[in-house]
Amino acid sequence: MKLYITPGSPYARIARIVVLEKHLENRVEIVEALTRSDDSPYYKIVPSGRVPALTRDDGPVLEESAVVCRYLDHLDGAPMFALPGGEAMWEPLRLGAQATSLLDGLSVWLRETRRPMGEQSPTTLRHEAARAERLVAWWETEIGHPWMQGPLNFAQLVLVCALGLEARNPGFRWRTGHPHLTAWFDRLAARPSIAATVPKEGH
Ligand SMILES: N[C@@H](CCC(=O)N[C@@H](CS)C(=O)NCC(=O)O)C(=O)O
Repeated sequence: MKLYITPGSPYARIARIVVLEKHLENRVEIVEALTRSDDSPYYKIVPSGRVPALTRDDGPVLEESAVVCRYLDHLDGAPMFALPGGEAMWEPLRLGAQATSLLDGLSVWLRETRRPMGEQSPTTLRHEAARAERLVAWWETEIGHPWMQGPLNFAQLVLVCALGLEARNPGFRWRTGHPHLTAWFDRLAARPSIAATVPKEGH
């Protein structure tokens, strides 16, 4: 299988962490895709041009980090990121959605900062900075939730990859005034799969 990534993508990072957590390094080849580039050969494989995407050994191509991770997690028949059933599924879904919401907004913000100076929208930059500030404050009060403190799960992965964008966006300074979130992040950041996938410059 091939997992298409870019070194800076937080969405691809989630999938890269799952590869490491599930010990799939020998089955999944990590391939750097050329994104946001006219006529990239990658568009022939993944028409949207987004990462992550996974080409399965039997042919089909999967995209969307949640779908790619779910597939990788189920390969061995012993998923570690499966959600509980029944009523117990709603808290993980609620928390996962809030983490995705932060990550989506931060991605818009980061993309805007990468546009040429004259093309950047101050309105978008302000809007996304304010959204991130509200969501980080929300997470400071929710991070003690048992689902965020328990064994590694998908909501935790999304949140750690979102907060990890501090490495790429100098304007995203979320730690001040958020000691619980900072302690949570620093603890998870030391985990080998997370430490090994810190985002690099690029797309
Ligand atoms: N919802 C998607 C988002 C993926 C996404 O936006 N990836 C960005 C990189 S962070 C990308 O590939 N951008 C290339 C482009 O927009 O052409 C997921 O969860 O996988």
